[in-house]
Amino acid sequence: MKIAIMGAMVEEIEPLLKFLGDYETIKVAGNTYYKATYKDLELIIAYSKIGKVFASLTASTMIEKFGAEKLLFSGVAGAINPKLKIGDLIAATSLCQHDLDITAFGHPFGYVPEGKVFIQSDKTLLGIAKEVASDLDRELLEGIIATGDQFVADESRKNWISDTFGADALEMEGASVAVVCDALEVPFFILRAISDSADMDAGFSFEEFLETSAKESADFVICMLDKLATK
Ligand code: 4EZ
Repeated sequence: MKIAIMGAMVEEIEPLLKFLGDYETIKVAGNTYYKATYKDLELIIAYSKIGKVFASLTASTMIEKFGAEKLLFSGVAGAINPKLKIGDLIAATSLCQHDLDITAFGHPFGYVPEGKVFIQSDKTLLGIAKEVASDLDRELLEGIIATGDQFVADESRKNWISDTFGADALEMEGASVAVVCDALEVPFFILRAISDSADMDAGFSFEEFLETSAKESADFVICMLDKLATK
């Protein structure tokens, strides 16, 4: 089986590449793609660069050019749900775009005609994540992730996203990856470890915890590969 693993920033995929040790690199459309094998899995790994547009390009490339049959995203996020502390994991049950706005025409936030506000994650992959969490005796929150082309470092924006979408965490790529995978009918899974609380201290917190939280997320994804390989 061919599995794509993507992050947005190099820090988000570095722990995976370190773990695998051996890989081939291929350049496509301004990004580097890493091909590796793990047990009986063929892996295609990349970081997209930050934001929805770059993430869409990378997810599309992984599926259409490299033939990925499932896609796993690993990275960090800002917490909305107060249960989420630095380093905690959240797996998206569904994702939405908080910055998509044609409300001037009477549509709800996050909606465009022929689209949908929330894209659901693959239930089988969520099930595998739950198994891993219980094996590791690790807390895994399942919830809504809101995505937009903004680093949110503002309590009032964060509260608006919470009130409007009921989101538990926010970041800048997940929903765009979800839209691509949904359209191309590829099961996807979005995992994030918390790096900050999207408040006025978010910038400092993000810089301090990017590396350690990114590793929390990547290590969990590696454990998911073990389940995917033996199935
Ligand atoms: C985007 N990623 C942050 C990229 C920041 C700085 C050079 C995750 C993220 C995030 N996104 C962590 N905390 C966030 C926040 N408060 N708002 C948006 O996916 C790049």
